[in-house]
Amino acid sequence: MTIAFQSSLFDAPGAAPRLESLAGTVRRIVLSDGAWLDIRPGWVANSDELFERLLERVMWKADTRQMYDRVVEVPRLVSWFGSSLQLPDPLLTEALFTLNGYYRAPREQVFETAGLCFYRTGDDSVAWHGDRVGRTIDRDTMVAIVSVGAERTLSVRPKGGGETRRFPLGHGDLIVMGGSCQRTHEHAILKTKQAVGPRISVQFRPRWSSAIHDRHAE
Ligand SMILES: O=C(O)CCC(=O)C(=O)O
Repeated sequence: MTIAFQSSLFDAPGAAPRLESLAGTVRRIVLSDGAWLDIRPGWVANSDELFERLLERVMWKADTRQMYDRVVEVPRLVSWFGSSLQLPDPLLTEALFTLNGYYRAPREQVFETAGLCFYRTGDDSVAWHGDRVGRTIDRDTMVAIVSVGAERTLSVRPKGGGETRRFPLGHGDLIVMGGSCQRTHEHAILKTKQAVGPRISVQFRPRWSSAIHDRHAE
């Protein structure tokens, strides 16, 4: 796939991507109602190379979903790797193991799957939603997102209404949504009119959890 990509000023050309340490470098932001976010800027060093590898290796597909009586194309390309599938890059496997080692979460919150989104331009987006566990969302679940490529903003707001908080994600950043976040809050990558380059996000989730987008138009 050919795509215009502005490489970062911080990466040495051709430098291999690697994970930096998590210990002592993760900042926790406490939201309301038991929800929290952990942020680790620049967790993946030399992430340009990872962006390029994922762009080439992943079988990106244009997904569709039912929106009332219509089938609509989702405004991003996607790919999904279940717990029995090999991830498309060894660095993602390392990231998954490292996150599980760091969080030591209860069995049902251990990261096992990876969903990938490819946002080609500022017109690509993901609408407001909270992820589900199985058919419902009555349990807490963690979602960890690694972002590579251009910076985009993850917006987060309480489900019942309230302040929207915005977290710019780019260049190898990690954000983890935890506690009650998927039950009590919604998140989105909103469209932008600014000229932004392409971005890939990798979302690690426990086996039973999935992103469900049934409430809002994209
Ligand atoms: O791309 C992102 O950072 C968020 C993706 C997301 O929320 C989802 O696919 O459910």
